[in-house]
Amino acid sequence: MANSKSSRPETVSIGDQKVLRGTGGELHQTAGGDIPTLTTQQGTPVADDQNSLKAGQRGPTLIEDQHFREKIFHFDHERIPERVVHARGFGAHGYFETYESLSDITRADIFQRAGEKTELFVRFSTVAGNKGSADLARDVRGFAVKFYTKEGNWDLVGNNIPVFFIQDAIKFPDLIHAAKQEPDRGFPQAQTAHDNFWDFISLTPESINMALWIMSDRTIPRSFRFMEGFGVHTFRMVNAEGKSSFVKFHWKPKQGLQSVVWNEALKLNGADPDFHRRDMWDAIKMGDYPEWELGLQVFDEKFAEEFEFDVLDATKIIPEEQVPIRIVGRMVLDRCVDNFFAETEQVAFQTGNLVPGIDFTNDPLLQGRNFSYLDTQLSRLGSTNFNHLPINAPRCPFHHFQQDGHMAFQNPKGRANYEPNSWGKDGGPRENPEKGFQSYPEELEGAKGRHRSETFADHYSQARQFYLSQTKVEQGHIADAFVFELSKVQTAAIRERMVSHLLNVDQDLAAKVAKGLRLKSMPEPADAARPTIMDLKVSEKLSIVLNGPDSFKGRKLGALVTDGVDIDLVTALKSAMESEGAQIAFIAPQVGGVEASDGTWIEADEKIDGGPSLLYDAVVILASEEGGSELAKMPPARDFAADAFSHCKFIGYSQQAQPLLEKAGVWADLDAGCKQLSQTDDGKAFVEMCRDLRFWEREEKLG
Ligand code: HDD
Repeated sequence: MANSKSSRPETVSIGDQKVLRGTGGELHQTAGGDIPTLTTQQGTPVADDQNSLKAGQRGPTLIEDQHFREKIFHFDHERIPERVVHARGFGAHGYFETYESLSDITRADIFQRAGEKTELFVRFSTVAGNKGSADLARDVRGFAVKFYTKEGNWDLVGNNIPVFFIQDAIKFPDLIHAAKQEPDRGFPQAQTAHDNFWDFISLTPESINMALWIMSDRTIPRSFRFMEGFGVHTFRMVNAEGKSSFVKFHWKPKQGLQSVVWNEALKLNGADPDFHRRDMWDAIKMGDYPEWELGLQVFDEKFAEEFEFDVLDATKIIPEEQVPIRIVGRMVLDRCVDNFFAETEQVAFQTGNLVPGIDFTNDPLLQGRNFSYLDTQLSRLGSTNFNHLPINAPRCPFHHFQQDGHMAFQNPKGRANYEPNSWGKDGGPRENPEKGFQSYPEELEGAKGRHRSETFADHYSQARQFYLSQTKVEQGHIADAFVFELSKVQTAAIRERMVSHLLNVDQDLAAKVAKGLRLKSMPEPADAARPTIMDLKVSEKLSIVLNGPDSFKGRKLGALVTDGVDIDLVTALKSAMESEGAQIAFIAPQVGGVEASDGTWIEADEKIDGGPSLLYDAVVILASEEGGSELAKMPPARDFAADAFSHCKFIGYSQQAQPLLEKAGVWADLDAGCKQLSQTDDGKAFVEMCRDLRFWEREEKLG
């Protein structure tokens, strides 16, 4: 069972003083015991790893120093090309547990037996930024899962958004070129707020639905743990009788959905560029294993024909209200990688990796991806043998006659390396029509041509549906995001062209964005191949706020404390947080910590400069009389309070924190999202407040 407590002891005694600690962070230790002898790659023991071999005390280094040469040679070649997209990623191991047999719809082995567990590896990522970019870029998040099933590896290479920018893979290089840094100047990095991106989008109406999604808070998730995942395309499932059903894949986070606000994201990128990966690492290391449930939308040809949009068009969703989701299993991430490069960097996903019982559809985006993912691994990993790497190799037995190539270390054994051969059993594996992968025998006909089906033509109706399905707060964030991004676009005509598309989505949205950009006049609506369907039903499932959790579990409270802080309040709050399954981190003026009212020493997790309120889901400020006045003089403490307030966080405070709250400019505006904590019972009441995650009512007043 997931356990949210740190492996660190609650309190320890040092000398005759009691020491209280937060629940965060694991202390990394290297293995003890006998330390092995350092060797070269050849296994030769090394006597001196500090000094290269020289002729004389101050003479030149000698070329015969094999250890030196091997070490520098290897270092010089450590880097491999980063992924052309999704370069920045973070991986973890886990398992999938099947809830019930799905033999009625698929023969896929992984879905046959209730309770069966299958190993898997997940890599989350951002799309546009380079490997060293910051985690909180406004960007789509990749959500790629490799299932090591008993009938081969199945890769579900999805995103945290269920639609995509383009309908045909042939436009992918253009989309990515436009999104990434501009080729002449090499910036901006990891952001879409620039001319080239919005130029492409505004000239590509099929991307407007996705544009609405990426301007929503989905692209600034609180962490990987709190976002959904989607297979995006319509796939097929085929059962043992050969009957096919269409299916869309969904990952639903058990932790609930949650995002940050844009101003917070901007600052987080400076405060902790590794915010998302650190969050995932800490959660797993603490035993608070993140979980997602796998859901399927299953439908048949008849539904596909009747649906308002083409199910092969990856720029469209099928609302859950129209095809409900069947929950079929869960994924638990319970193990961090041993080595980032060997696993997270070298893992190779491929949409073409399917297993018997799951099949493609003719979605032109999916068809193009099937070429790209195999192809790209060669330039990234440098050899056709990337499947020999342990992270990519199947866990089930495999037998084939593919051989040689760079870095081959799994060539077939024996005499036979071709098929057919006449060497009997020792002649190696044979095909197996019954067990083997069979493509669904779909009837196909049509004239060869570079087509775009008429059924892909409506680009605005679902964008409108998405916008109208958001709460008022979320609609405000979408409008603000458009204004922010387009404000970075230097070419006025591009800004106007985007507004002309928004007029086909929602008049109010277009008006807000036009006002935010201070357009002199409203442009004409963009030409639309089809008029927007105005009455598509709103779908509550598309909102993040409406799909949040009902607890503060898995979240983190930041407690800013000073010397003389009321120990009873601190311990009550700490235990209330821990019974909720949440963490508490102590932030203090100095990293050593503070001495509480009864002499207990509270160890700090962060010094105030390094522990801004951005890092926490809610905050408390607990000070003594003197401590409150001291904090008021510290700019980072003032930012701590002011940011928490403007990011709509719940704030608990002791009366003595008043000078700080005054200096931070929030004292006069304290609202129902702020709670004075004076007795121990207040700790529990504050945790209950925090279950709403943010006090959104404040946002309207902030203006
Ligand atoms: Fe892609 C990587 C997701 C369209 C070409 N893609 C990549 C990754 C994810 C996605 C999560 C990172 C995998 C990892 O962690 O290693 N891509 C998507 C989704 C798409 C999509 C959900 C649309 C529904 N992608 C797409 C198209 C093409 C590509 C249309 C090309 C025609 N994608 C690639 C790639 C990458 C990749 C170039 C770069 C690194 C890699 O594959 O292994 O092949």
